[in-house]
Amino acid sequence: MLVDVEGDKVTAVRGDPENPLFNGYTCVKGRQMPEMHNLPERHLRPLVRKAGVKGAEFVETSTAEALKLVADKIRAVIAEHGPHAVALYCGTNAFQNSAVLGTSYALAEAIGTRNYYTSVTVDQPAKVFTTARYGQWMGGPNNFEESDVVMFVGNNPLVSHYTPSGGVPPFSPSRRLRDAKARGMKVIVADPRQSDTGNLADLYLQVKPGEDPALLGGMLHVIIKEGLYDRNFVAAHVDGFDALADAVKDFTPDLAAERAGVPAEQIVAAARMFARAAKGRVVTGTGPEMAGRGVLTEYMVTALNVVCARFNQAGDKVANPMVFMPFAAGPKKAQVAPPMPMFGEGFAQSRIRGIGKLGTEMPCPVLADEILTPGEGQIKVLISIGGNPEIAFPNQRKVRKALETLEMFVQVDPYMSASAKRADVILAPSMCLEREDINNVSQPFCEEPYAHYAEAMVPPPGDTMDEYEMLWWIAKHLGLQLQLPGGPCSMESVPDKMTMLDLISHGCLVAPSKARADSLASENPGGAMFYPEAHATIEPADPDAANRFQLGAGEMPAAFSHYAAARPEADGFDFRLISRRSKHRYNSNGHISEFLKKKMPTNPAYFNPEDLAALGVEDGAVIEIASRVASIHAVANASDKVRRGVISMSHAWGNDDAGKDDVMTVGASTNRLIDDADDADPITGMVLQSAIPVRVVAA
Ligand SMILES: Nc1nc2c(c(=O)[nH]1)N[C@H]1C(S)=C(S)[C@@H](COP(=O)(O)OP(=O)(O)OC[C@H]3O[C@@H](n4cnc5c(=O)[nH]c(N)nc54)[C@H](O)[C@@H]3O)O[C@H]1N2
Ligand SMILES: Nc1nc2c(c(=O)[nH]1)N[C@H]1C(S)=C(S)[C@@H](COP(=O)(O)OP(=O)(O)OC[C@H]3O[C@@H](n4cnc5c(=O)[nH]c(N)nc54)[C@H](O)[C@@H]3O)O[C@H]1N2
Ligand SMILES: [Mo]
Repeated sequence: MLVDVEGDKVTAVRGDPENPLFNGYTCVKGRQMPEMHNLPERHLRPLVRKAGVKGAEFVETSTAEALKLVADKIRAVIAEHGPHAVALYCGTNAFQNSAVLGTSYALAEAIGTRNYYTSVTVDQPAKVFTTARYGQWMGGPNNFEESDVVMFVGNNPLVSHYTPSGGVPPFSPSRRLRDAKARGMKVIVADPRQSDTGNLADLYLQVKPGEDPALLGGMLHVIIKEGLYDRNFVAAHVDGFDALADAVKDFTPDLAAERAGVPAEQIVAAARMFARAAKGRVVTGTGPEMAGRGVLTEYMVTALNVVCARFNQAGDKVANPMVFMPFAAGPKKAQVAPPMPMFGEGFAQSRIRGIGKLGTEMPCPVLADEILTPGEGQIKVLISIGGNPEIAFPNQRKVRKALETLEMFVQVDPYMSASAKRADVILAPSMCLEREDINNVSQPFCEEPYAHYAEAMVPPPGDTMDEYEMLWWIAKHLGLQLQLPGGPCSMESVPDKMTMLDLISHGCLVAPSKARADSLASENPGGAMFYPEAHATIEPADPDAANRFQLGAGEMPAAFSHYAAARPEADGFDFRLISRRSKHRYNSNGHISEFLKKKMPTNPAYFNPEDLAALGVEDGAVIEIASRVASIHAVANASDKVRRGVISMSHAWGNDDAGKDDVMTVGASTNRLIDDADDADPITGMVLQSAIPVRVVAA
């Protein structure tokens, strides 16, 4: 991105036409960066409640004072209640700052709390689990650029610019997808509403919300019955294939069609199109993970990719070299990786519903109850960085109550967001153009060894501070030593960002400090950099390689058989409300931009026109949508892209105070409709954040 600066202010941003990945592309939200940095409402100093009294008005203070106050409270709470009473949460904007995840986790470890949360567990935790449970290929998946088929299940990268490995890299995704189709690639999309990606599909399957396992099970039935899978690969690398084959044996395309709501011929066609192609991938986005049975869906997707051997082989280049990621630096071989324990024995458990940690993270859906449930380990202090729990977490009413119950709620947020309003302390962070960063978070999406270092364009205004420094200061005040993967950092003075990043990314292919030095010495400082020497070629398997995919591990594939035998019941909540992303917001980011508000003032509830007619609701009318838990108001919009019986609506709008009169100004939060215990996945803790059973009440 190119940035215009006048004095200490950013005035404009533009795409960098010389960047070969983006070719000058920017999104509408990115182009609002100058507005977002310069908003008069932005916090340039911390705010704390007057005299430390809950609910009292906010007064400004200095960052140094506020950090001391936070550390004093943490010290007192640990002394009285122990370390688990302190929790940290990292939301989407914590991921945007290259040093925050690493530093915040080091702080949680130094405190000794199990209560470390990130937005991953209200996003796609089943992918994390499935990789650990069913096996991972050391050579990585087939690349998009070389694939002959890609199937997107509930993933709309044309708008979200997100896709797992093997899907379309989210740099000019529309152009890439059209180019790939022009060279012959086939695109299959499964989504209850015909998304922008669905518009480009060769085969579009309008699956019923939450019934992806049926669609995928029907495809596996056809692929196995017709012998379209890769027998050699299965024999060499897969355990549990027979159990899988058995589980889908009687699940005919007709049965699958009935359950998934997709014609049987389309299921057969999708199976053949996918399996007959030489290279390809099935990927999922957020939709199917959130629609209940996320782990089962991800298992079925894994099974499809595994039995069709959708992996790069010896002699191929690695699909995603990920130059800044330590875990990507290991050997690349055409074999299954050793098991990587991520859950279960040896991992801390929540006091709520017996749900355990997934890797380093406690699942977000238990956070509210961990705050509200008395007893040993009850959370008393929460530091939330760059996230907005009040509108992003399931069960809004409970989350708000929990945030208000905390002895101290610290929100690191440049704006008075829905969650910031509930805070006792708001810390004012510097923003992205005011700090140096590397592109570590976007590495998994690059098929090339691409690195980017960006200098701060302007100094941090007022008394704002980079969040990793805030975390360091809290540790310093508590007398704690931060331990990073590369060793301890100095606790004498704040380490500079590259020193911290080198410690965090220890063992990665290109050290962040080297990327910085290379960038500053290059002809185009701050521009795109490629490290072709870091792009590994996959080696043959070790002669004694013994690890195999485990398609029969744990509850699988029995969980599919249970699912197939169950009959969905009508319960009076006959619509399914599904999530979608919009071009004009990034979750709740952008609600404060005048420009984006004009472009999109609310989050409409999109219905099939026939459903609106049957309900007797006019296009554009305000309606009430009720679940078993609560209700919200929204504008009904007719769209023939949406399946009948489905309401398609963006999350992360509104706040807990929003009612009927606020529809056109702040919108409504779909998370108010969700129970945080309903249908909770026993492993990931995920609840229904899509495919929510609701009914329509005329308002
Ligand atoms: N029902 C339902 N629920 C969902 C989803 C869904 O599809 N359906 N999606 C889920 C997903 S995928 C995710 S990732 C989560 C998101 O969950 P969160 O990350 O908790 O929510 P965001 O809305 O992204 O929070 C962004 C916050 O960062 C603040 N912010 C903006 N700029 C900056 C900055 O520069 N620095 C800092 N420190 N803060 C900043 C904003 O003001 C806002 O308060 O929501 C999940 N919730
Ligand atoms: N513009 C924009 N970009 C974003 C974001 C944003 O808010 N705005 N958020 C970012 C974040 S945090 C994330 S995690 C990524 C997510 O990236 P994506 O997962 O690509 O997000 P969506 O665009 O919501 O696409 C999800 C699709 O799933 C469909 N869906 C819903 N329920 C079901 C179901 O039961 N089955 C099937 N098959 N499909 C279903 C929806 O209709 C939708 O088209 O996007 C990121 N990019
Ligand atoms: Mo997300």
